[in-house]
Amino acid sequence: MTQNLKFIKKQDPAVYKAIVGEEKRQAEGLELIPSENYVSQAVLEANGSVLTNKYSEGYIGRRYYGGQEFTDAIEKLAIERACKLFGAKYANVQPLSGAPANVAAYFALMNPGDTILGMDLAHGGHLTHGHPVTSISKVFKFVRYSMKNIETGEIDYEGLRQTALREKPKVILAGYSAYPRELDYAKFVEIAREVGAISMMDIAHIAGLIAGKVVKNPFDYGFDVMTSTTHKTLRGPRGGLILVRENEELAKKIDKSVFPGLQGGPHMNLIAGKAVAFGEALKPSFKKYAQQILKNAKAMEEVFRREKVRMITGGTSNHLILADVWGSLGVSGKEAQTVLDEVGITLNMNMIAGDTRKPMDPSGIRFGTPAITTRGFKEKECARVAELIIETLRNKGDEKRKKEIHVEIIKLAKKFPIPDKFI
Ligand code: DSN
Repeated sequence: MTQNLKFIKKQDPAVYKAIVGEEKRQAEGLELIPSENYVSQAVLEANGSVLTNKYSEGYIGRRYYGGQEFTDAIEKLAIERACKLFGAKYANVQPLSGAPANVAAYFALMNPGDTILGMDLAHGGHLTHGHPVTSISKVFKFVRYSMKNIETGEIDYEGLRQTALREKPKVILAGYSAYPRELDYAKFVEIAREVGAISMMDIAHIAGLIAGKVVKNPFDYGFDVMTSTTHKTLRGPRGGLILVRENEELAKKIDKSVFPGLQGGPHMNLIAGKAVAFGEALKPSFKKYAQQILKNAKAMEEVFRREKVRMITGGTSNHLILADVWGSLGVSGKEAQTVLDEVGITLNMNMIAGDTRKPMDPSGIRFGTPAITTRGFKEKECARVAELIIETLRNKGDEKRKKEIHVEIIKLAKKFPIPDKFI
């Protein structure tokens, strides 16, 4: 993965130097942040194309600016492919990222002051699911469901139902950014229908796993709406996506809410990148990729279990693991993140359910396999990386051992260069 940067190099050496530095960091280190991935050169080319020059407010065939023959064609391709990938009747590909996709969906599905029932943030929910620091938490009333058993990940569905009956939410929101298990989608839909709520699932983390058909698709269980990012397991450009299973009225409300409700001109270069990435995800090879993500996460889980490092929910059924490094190894999440950075492993510190520490230095680390699987890692390499994570944390003060581990990581990264294409 090397970009042609000849113009930046001449014109702006400072920016050039930083991009090249990042390129080297990505090439020589191991990316384990479960929400990151590497895109193909084809996606990069679309992102860096002349489409960045174009304003296209509005939708296909009804824009507020002229000159849309090619942008219309691109947006149509992106929508058709997204619908095919997820079994949706309607798709809006204009959200700039996952947070605006969620905000646009909330405003489409609710009125200010309405209630939404979502996953407890400490149990894996996302900031945009109503954290008090977000602006939307001042507009809508967020109420919570949570896990019944932190060691198995079982959701408290009866508690969810009781809260729904009491609070009468307009929307029941499933989805997460730090939860390693699958949800019982049929139960969500059953409860939503019982209380007359719309069912919405934020699939940002697992979109690629759904597209690859290696985990369940919430639409198959009757969910009404799904929001997503396009750059995580789905392996596309940075961006957002809203899908509607079949309700045309909801789809129209969502379109209005995205534009003109929330956004201005869509980023057509990124929509072209989405179209290309969705095309890649429709190929049979993407299914193999998604399968391997799960196998690789299982291989890492086995090492953590063998080494007796506690995993929240006891392990993983998707692409990510949340480990209690403070409880098991006496290393805080922040320290773990820093020490692992030093040996070339990038992951993120994370709060865990019932955490007694603070968000800026929590008890856990969160890591996953989407990016290293793109590089071609299989179970053997992933198990080795898991061993190296634990060894580094156990030897955090041993500079010599850390240097040796760093050398091994660079060697491993060089053996599996970031590919240019996947199909
Ligand atoms: N920042 C993303 C993640 O890491 O899960 C979600 O927004």
